[in-house]
Amino acid sequence: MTFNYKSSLLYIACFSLSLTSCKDVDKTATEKTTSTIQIETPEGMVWVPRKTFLQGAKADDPYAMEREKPAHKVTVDGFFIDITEVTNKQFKAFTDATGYITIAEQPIDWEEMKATLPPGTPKPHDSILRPGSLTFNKNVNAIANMQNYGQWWTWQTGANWKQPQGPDSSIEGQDDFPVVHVAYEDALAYCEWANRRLPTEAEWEAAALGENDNTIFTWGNNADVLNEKANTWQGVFPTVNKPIDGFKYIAPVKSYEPNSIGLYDMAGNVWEMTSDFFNVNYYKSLDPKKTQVNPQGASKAYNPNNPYIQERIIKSGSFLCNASYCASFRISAKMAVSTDSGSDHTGFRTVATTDMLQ
Ligand SMILES: [Ca+2]
Ligand SMILES: [Ca+2]
Repeated sequence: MTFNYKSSLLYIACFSLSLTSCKDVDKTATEKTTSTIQIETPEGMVWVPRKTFLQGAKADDPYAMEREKPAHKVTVDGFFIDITEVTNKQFKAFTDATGYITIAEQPIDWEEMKATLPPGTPKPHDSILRPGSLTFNKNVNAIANMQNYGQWWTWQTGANWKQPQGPDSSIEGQDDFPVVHVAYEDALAYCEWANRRLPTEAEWEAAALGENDNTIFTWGNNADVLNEKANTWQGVFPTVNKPIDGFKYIAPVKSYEPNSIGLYDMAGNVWEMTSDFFNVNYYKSLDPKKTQVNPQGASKAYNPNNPYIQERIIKSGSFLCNASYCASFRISAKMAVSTDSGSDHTGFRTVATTDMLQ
């Protein structure tokens, strides 16, 4: 159960299934890289102090999946993190400055794509290889198999970050919405321009915990307040969408209360990319007696559902997440994303370390 978007598309097609500046300083980092250098918190970010915590599944989390186990002790050094998911406005500043063209705006290179698919996969029709991205199908009436997520994803020609639902859509008036339809490579390009990087999974979990310790959710352990705290899916996924939380689909950033250190949408709204490879066996490979210090994740990806590609971990869940399906609004939850494609419910937020800002 992962999101390997383009490859999923091809399974569907072939097999009939599948910024900041230093303006307002709300806090100053108290940790110094040397005895003389002190870094001011960049606008739109907060400081996450060095933290030692249990990464992974919480003992009392009924939704925890095998890939989240076992919980293990980690320490991450302090870092700055965006208080929101990267917005359309921020991403536009990047593309305006650089002329960058995202993956979704480019035709698909079949030779590259072929390498990520099972050997012998036939080339799909050229119409499938035109620029586009995956969008959630809002008109699903019935689902035969919840493991076949091709039933609720649609390849939308012309969908990209500027027109999230295809050529007839736009992001006008949506400056403060999270950017979507960005692939991992696009996020890296943004980071390079902005002098940022993606968080590791451990950093992301440290930030989601904030001042809490060992909680299931970014706000604590009370599952009953989910609809007040995050943009997720109510009703029956993916057929009955009841926006009890106020939003049927994507929401502007900061639509819900921040967590204990001022971070918004660490649960729900859009998925957020991390730099770690998605490897379902990684936690089980760690020495339980050792504390992992600034872990960078597995050395390579492993996902039995998508063995041909190197996927990365995404966190936070999205407006499509529902307790009946994967409950991915939990801190330890994760899914996988291929590096060459995006969708309309995956974005990212960035981090910076003090050495990056000197
Ligand atoms: Ca919602
Ligand atoms: Ca989010």
